[in-house]
Amino acid sequence: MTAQAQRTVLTYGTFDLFHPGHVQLLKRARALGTRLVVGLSTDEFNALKGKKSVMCYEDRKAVLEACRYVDEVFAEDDWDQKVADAIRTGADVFVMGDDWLGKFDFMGEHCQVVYLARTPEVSSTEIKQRMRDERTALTLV
Ligand code: C2G
Repeated sequence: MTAQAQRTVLTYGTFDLFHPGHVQLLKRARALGTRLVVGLSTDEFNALKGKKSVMCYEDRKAVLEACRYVDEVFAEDDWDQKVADAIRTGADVFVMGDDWLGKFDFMGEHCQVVYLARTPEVSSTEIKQRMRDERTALTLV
């Protein structure tokens, strides 16, 4: 593909317990361009975000790299790396789920900013809660 036809999409996340909400986000993001690069939160950055993922960074990275919609995965370990990442990757579009609506509008100076509707009723938190409920039910029998 000639260089001028390349259209790079950039997004970020933890992508713990990879689920259909993540897939739908990545699928729609990829459809906005010809290449999707993902900043994957490191375990240390998750601690800064107040999140603890079930899967470590290396495992979450392996899963993302296996996703048909993802072309490249790099480490996200700082809130302030996005502009540099957009410049480094030549991002044309920055995408996040709309739970982040407005939070990254500053990226509009460097690329198009798109917030996509979150997929309802699925989240890593909900999956973890379902597993806890299952375990509780089993201990009660
Ligand atoms: N997402 C979604 N639908 C869901 C769950 C998540 O569309 N049911 C989207 C989120 O909006 C986000 C992406 O999937 O755009 C990844 O979600 P998380 O792994 O929860 O990422 P988050 O903790 O929001 O990290 O600097 C930005 C942060 O790294 C974003």
